[in-house]
Amino acid sequence: MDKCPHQDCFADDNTTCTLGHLDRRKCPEWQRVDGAAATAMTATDDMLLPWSGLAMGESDLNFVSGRAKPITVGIVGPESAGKTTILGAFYLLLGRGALTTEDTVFSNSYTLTGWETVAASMRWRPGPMPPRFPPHTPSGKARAPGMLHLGFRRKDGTLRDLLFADAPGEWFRKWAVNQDTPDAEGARWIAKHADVTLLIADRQALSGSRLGTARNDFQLLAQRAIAEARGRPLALVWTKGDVEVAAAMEVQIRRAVASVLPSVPEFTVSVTQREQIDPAAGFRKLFDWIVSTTRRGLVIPVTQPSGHDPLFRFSRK
Ligand SMILES: Nc1nc2c(ncn2[C@@H]2O[C@H](COP(=O)(O)OP(=O)(O)OP(=O)(O)O)[C@@H](O)[C@H]2O)c(=O)[nH]1
Ligand SMILES: [Mg+2]
Repeated sequence: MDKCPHQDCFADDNTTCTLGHLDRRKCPEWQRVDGAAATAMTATDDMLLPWSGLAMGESDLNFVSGRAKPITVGIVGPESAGKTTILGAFYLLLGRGALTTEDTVFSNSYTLTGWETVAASMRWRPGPMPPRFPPHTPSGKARAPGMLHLGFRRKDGTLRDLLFADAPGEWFRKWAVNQDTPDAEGARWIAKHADVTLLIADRQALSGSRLGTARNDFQLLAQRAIAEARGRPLALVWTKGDVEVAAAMEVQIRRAVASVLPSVPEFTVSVTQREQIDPAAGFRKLFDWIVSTTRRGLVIPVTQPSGHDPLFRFSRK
């Protein structure tokens, strides 16, 4: 038996269980199937927090959703397009107090370890190794993307939770070609749940030796992502802004988006300094837009009250 009977627990020997026990043998759910180990361990059982700090899976989202439904941000783009780099940059800027204004202050995160994993390689450390880019996001066997959480408190005192879905580019490539392919489960998950979509245009790919393929792939992905967004906020994000792209190519990319959805907000980000432009400014602008988007709310029909009794306002008796 190596699977916990709890429906939401996928812990193995190296991961924290869904009820927060670092050692799963200390978990009452696990003890139901592993009685012998249980009795030896219960004396030293310290109940930990019910989250591990790692990127969240679908079944962990209750912690965040219990307070208010979070805004899920889907980052949609091909392999090596700079998706994870955006997240790493957000986190490092946040740590320096350089991401948000005083209107939106950092409140909490359930996934600090997950953020550290993404951003660790991008940090300067003493020694000969300069900062590097985050590692490629593995597609593995996961069916839903890893979610990274950030909570903010706004000026009016309210909290806003953001969940960033970091998925491997392979999923989106397969999804763009065939929406129903079993390998694209995670991409479908993002398309269904994302309240905000960042559609990535990789300037390096769009100016490289396979720029024609990159453009065609973008067009296909853009059509799919915009159709699936169904009116929810979507932005075109140019990554690797330090790389030159032919003006004609930029026009084609914008046209691919505008032909399906006119007036899409556009952002350019880069981790590399170009001319006099502060690299942080692009990420800040993008983050500002994300944090200021709102989910389409429930529209309650407004009717004229009939008579003086508000209980009859919908003309029911
Ligand atoms: N010149 C330049 N290169 C960048 C920039 N951001 C990312 N890159 C390059 O793009 C590569 C891929 O970046 P990632 O953030 O891992 O891309 P990804 O979209 O998460 O890729 P997958 O996880 O494979 O889907 C990096 O290893 C860098 O070589 C940038 O701002 N400028
Ligand atoms: Mg990645």
